[in-house]
Amino acid sequence: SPIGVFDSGVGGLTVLKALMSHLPHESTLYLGDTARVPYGTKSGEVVTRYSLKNAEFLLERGIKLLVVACNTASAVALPALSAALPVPVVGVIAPGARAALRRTRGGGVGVIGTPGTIRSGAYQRELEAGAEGVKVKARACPLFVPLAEEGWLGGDVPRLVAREYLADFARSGVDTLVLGCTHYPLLKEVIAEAVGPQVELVDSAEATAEVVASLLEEQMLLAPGGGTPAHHYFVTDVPERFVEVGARFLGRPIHAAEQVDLS
Ligand code: DGN
Repeated sequence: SPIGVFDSGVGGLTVLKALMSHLPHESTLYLGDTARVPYGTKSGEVVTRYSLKNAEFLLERGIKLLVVACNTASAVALPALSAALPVPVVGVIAPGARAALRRTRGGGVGVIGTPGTIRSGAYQRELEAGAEGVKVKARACPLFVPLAEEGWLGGDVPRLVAREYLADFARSGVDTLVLGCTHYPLLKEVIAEAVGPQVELVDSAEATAEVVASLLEEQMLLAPGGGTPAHHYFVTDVPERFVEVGARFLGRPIHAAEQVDLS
């Protein structure tokens, strides 16, 4: 059976991309809740309600494990999802935070994400609980989302936005920065430039794929090698924009996405 992945829209495709590269034999079902995007600016209550609907849809299609590929949904809805689902549920926050704790040398860890993610304090809690003496600096960087979706990944505008958001990080003893939003890996270059070479970036998508791979192995849920994996995409609004923008996030073409109604 496939791995289920959901996100508020196209962003989670960066997580799917990492999953495909770590687990090339696995089939996947991806649901992008494009009718209700963005989650990043909505309340925890509403994001939890949407997340449960998304999970239910994927569960009905027989998934063996659910990846909550959206940082905002992981930050606010993970306990509700884990309690409601009969399959393992993996969010992106704990893997990203743990990867940052392994990498930091001086204990200064930065985290950037949507307003919902940062406001929830989920990364901050996970980081502070994970090791003694960690100092966390967090900031919401909402403008990175539209920049990534527009494909404005380099040049003056994203560089200036990154500098405005991140200049402080470079000066505040942070040596490791968690990219706590699905869209930010696309802007890695301008982010790295703004924080300077002494700050190491941690991609939550990569860290999550590693956790999923070891969990499947541990629970003996890995797909047998040899077959050709299938990848299906579902969206809750018309598929055109998802297919076009999504290809950039996934790094390969998306041939079709099926529109479904979850309301
Ligand atoms: N997928 C969201 C996240 O990782 O927090 C970003 C997009 C959004 O809902 N604003």
